[in-house]
Amino acid sequence: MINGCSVSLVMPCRNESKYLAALVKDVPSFYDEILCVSNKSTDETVQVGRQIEKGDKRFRLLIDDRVSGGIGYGFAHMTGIQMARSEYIVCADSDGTYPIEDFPQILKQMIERDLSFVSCSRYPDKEIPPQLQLGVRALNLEIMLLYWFKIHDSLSGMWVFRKDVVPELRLTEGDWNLSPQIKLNAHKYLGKKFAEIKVKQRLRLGETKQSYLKTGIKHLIWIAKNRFVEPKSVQQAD
Ligand SMILES: Nc1nc2c(ncn2[C@@H]2O[C@H](COP(=O)(O)OP(=O)(O)O)[C@@H](O)[C@H]2O)c(=O)[nH]1
Ligand SMILES: [Mg+2]
Repeated sequence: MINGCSVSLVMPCRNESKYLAALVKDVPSFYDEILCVSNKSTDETVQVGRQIEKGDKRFRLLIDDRVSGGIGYGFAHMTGIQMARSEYIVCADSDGTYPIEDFPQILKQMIERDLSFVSCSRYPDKEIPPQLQLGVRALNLEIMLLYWFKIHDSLSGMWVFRKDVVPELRLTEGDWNLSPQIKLNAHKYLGKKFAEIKVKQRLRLGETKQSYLKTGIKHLIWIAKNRFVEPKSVQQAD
């Protein structure tokens, strides 16, 4: 709770057992609840989560094992967002890379600027080599050309929004495409109540499990298709 506003933290996770306890311990006290949604974890993530639940009243481990093409990032987010009970929701990876401690400053800007949805942009960042940013830049350009929407970080995994705008986000994608979808829909349906705010990303705890090239190509195709035919129902699970 901060300035009379309650806030839930939603984190999708797959096989993050090694770092989960340390991550949860560091979650600032203004978060009213922490929802960690495991998706097909094959390590001790669920057991570690149950243990954390015993010691931390704010923490809940949820399980959503639906996947599409082996990925359940979007399904996990949709479940976490639906279960969140606070007025504000912060979504972020459970790998320690996003500055969830920045919520108070972001909230202040949201109130001052009358925003309902903020996508936390990692770019531009001169410290990150341009070749690493290339994929995101290519997708940003695609969005500019197809949607006439100037975005700085089409794949940021940290978003802050009011719970009451969730129906307007029309979330359907169960895989990684939930990430571009949530921004494109927030921009389209919330108009001036959407903004990007610059944040600073940290180095990841543990290894990423994804293939950036494969995911990037899937994003490229999905973004183009979505411009002409918007999905109407939740993606089919495998
Ligand atoms: N629910 C779910 N979460 C996943 C999946 N794959 C990765 N994650 C989690 O989603 C977040 C983003 O994945 P990550 O490997 O950090 O991707 P990157 O940030 O693009 O390198 C992390 O918190 C992972 O634990 C998945 O298939 N399903
Ligand atoms: Mg990550």
